[in-house]
Amino acid sequence: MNRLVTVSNRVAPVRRGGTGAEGGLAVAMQGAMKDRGGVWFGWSGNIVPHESREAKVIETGRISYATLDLTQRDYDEYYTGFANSVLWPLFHYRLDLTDFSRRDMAGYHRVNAMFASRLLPLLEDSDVVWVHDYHFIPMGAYLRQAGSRQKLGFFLHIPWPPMELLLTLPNHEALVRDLCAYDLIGFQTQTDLYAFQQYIREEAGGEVLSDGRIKVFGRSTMARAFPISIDTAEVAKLARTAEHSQQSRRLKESLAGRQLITGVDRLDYTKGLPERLEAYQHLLASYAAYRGQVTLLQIAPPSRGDLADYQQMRRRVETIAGHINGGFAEFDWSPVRYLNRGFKRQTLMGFLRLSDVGLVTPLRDGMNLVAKEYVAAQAPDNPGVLVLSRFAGAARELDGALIVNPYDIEGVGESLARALSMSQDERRERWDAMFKRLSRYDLTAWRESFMTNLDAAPCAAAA
Ligand code: ADQ
Repeated sequence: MNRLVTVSNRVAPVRRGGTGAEGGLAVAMQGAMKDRGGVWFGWSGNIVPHESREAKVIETGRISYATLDLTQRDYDEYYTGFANSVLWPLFHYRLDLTDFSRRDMAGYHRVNAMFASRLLPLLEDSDVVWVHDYHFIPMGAYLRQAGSRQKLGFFLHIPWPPMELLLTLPNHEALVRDLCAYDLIGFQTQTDLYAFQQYIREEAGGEVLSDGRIKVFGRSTMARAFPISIDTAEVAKLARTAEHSQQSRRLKESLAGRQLITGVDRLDYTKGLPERLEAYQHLLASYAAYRGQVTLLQIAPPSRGDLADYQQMRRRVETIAGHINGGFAEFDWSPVRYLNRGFKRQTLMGFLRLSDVGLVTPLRDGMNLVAKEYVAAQAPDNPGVLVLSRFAGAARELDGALIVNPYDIEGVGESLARALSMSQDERRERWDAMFKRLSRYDLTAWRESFMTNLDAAPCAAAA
């Protein structure tokens, strides 16, 4: 089997003490690289005065971890600038928050070109390269320009925006042209795939064939949806074990028999936290019976705190949480417990298992793994209810959830009331189908499906 080279902004082992975003994914990619041998390549997380001339390589068994440092200018323009102040908001339909500048766009390209040139010497002819996410859209084109003849795949973890939104990006054509340098392009959902195909047909004048092939810009590539999943069996096991942990016991005792609603999200404006809190406020205001009887645990570790939009959103969330507690709390009950910190995976899965309701209401999300983890963490005989935004990619698969529109504050409040009072039979029935689906289509199935498609895709460099 050919070696697998994984490229992502952050490389797992460098992220010491990390408990967050790439936990499950890191394990899945490491699994594939352990089987095939491979290299994991990306940013070290360090900012240094001078650009790295070559990658720092650490070898452990069959996997080499190769990382590069960034200069402050690279970080500002590539990471904070174009990736997180243009692509991230725009691809999450937040045109109002995009802050485009030619300087940042140039920095994004400069870093992509630099990463491609430092990766090339590490590649063997028969390697298969899998690039992850919006930080590295042009990486494949730079690799090709520099003479790479390897098979190149790309997976986008965030949504692909509708054509009319993408057209607001001044360099949209160059970006899509670069994306099409990959031999396989993976999206989270059919909706994302259709939006991409529409751009190819209507804006780029290309052709979309029924088998997923795309002919455009004088070349041919393949685009498909590969909805990412979780390690279902592992999450179920972690949650089962954690049920009797000290933290879970403490949480349970502190609830004193009240029902628990839990939300777990990076503190990001895409996750709909203000709207979620307002929906909970509506529940307490309109359904007096729940006052004193329910607790919302919102876990929200800060992310990208150096960006003004994130700071502003954080203040808004804190204000609403404060209002709810100020307005409804009793001397022996706080309606909201709001925590800005990470937890060990096992602790978190234990908390999800204890929760009567998993509240996942992003305004837009590529997939949302917390929704899937909530389902996998439930006790089969007495599962809780998932309340899930229709705008999370996961809503296409998790149809046993109560699907809500996160902009409809009162509607979400009503769904919360329905979830809290749902019969055990209905809960089991809804949960069963979702759990079966997640057991069949787990993270390994996702990874293998992408790899099988990449292995089978024709390589543009060989044409
Ligand atoms: P994220 O936007 O980070 O991921 P999500 O899919 O929910 O969102 O994944 C977050 C992960 O971090 C989950 O596994 C969760 O358990 C973990 N996590 C969150 N808070 C934590 C905490 N306080 N302590 C410990 N762990 C925590 C992006 C896209 C998503 C897409 C994923 C994967 O935005 O749409 O689903 O990539 O492709």
